[in-house]
Amino acid sequence: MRLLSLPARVGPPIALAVSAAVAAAGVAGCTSDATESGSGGGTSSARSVSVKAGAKTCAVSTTTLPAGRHAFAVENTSSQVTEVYVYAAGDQIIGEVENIGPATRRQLIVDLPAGSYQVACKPGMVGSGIRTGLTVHGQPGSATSSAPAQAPMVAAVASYRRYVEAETAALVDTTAAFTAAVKAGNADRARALYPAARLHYERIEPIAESFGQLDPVIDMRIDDATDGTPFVGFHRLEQDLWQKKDISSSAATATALEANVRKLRAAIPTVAITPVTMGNGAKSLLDEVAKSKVTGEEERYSRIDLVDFQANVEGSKYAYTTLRPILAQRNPALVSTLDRRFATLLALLETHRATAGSAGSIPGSPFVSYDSLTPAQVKALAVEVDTISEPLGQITGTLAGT
Ligand SMILES: [Cu+2]
Repeated sequence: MRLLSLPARVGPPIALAVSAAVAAAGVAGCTSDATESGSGGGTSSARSVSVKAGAKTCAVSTTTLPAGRHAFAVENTSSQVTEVYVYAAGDQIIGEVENIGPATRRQLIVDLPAGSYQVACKPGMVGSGIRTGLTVHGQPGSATSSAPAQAPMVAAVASYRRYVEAETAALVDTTAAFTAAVKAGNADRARALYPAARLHYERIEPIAESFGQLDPVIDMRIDDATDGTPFVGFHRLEQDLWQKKDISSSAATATALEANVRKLRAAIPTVAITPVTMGNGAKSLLDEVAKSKVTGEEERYSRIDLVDFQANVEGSKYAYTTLRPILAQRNPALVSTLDRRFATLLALLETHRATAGSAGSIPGSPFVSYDSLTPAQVKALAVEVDTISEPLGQITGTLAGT
C-alpha cells in the first residue's frame, strides 16, 4: 500500500471507512471529466503559492485560491526532514512531497477544484501534521475551467484509465482464484496463485492514494495494524500461508479481500485521474520503492518482492508512456533520459529471473526469492530506482509548463 495513506487510518472502523471511501470516489467522479479535459493547461502556467514548513508552523502564503492548477513552492525551514501534504475533506490526499531535507526547497503541483483543503507540514515525517486551511473558489468541480481542453492530455488520461481498468479486472480474477484456494484449505495452490494477484495490484499502485480506505484493507502491512485496525488483506493471508503455515481460520479474510477488490473495480471508473496525479503517482511510488520496498519489507513472508518491484516499475512506466507524446514535444531530453532509465532498470530486473525449480525460485513467481539477492544486488537495484526518480519528478512541471 502507499505509505502516504497513513493519516486516513486514524478514523472510523474499516467497514464504515470503506463505504465512505467508495462514496467519496463517486463524488470525485462528478468532477473528473471536467478535470481531465481541462487539465491540459499547456498555455496557462501553474500559479505559485509558497509554503514555509517549520518545526511548529506551516505558513502558506495565501489561504484562498481560485480553482485550477497551483504550484506550491515548499521550503523546509525546520531542522528536521519534513513532508508536505495537500488534503481535501476527510484527509483525501490531493498531493504530497516527502523527504524534504532541512533548508531545501521542493515543488508540488496539484489541480484544485473549488472546495476546502488543508495544507499539512509534517516535521520528522510523523503524525497528522501542522495544518493550515485553504479555501478554493470557483465553479464547483471545474479544476481548470479557464484552460482550453487539450486532446493529447485527454487521450493520455483515457489510455491510462483503460490500463487501470484492465489491470483491476485481472486483479479481480486472480484474487478470486487465490482466495478460493485459501478457502478450500489448499495452501500449496494458494501460495502458487498469490504472485499473479499481487502483480495486478502493484501495477496500479501509482494511483493507489485515490483508492481511499480500499488501499489499506487490500494491501496494508502488519506494521500498520492497531487495536482498532486489524491486520487484513493480501499480506495477512501471506503471513498465514508462509509464516504461520495455518489457513484454517483465514476464510473470512479471504472473503473480505475478494469483496474489496471487487469494490475497487467498481470504483475505478469514477476515480479522478489527471496527468498530474499520474505523473506525481509514478514518481512518488518509485521513491517509495527506493526508500522502503527495496529493503524487502513488503513481501516479508513470501519473499516475492521482485514481483512487486517489477510491477511498480511497469505501472509507473505505463503512466509515463501515455504522457510521452506530450513530453516529447516539450522536453525531448527528458524523454530520452526516461526511456533509457526505464530500459536499464527493467533489464536489471530481468537478470533476476528464476528458472522453475532452481535454487531461489518460488512457485508462481518469475523471479528469484528476495532472500537469494546479495546485498550488492539489492544496492544496484536501489541505485537504479533512485536514479529514475529525479527525471520522473520533472514530468508534472513539464506538463504544467513551469
Ligand atoms: Cu503495495
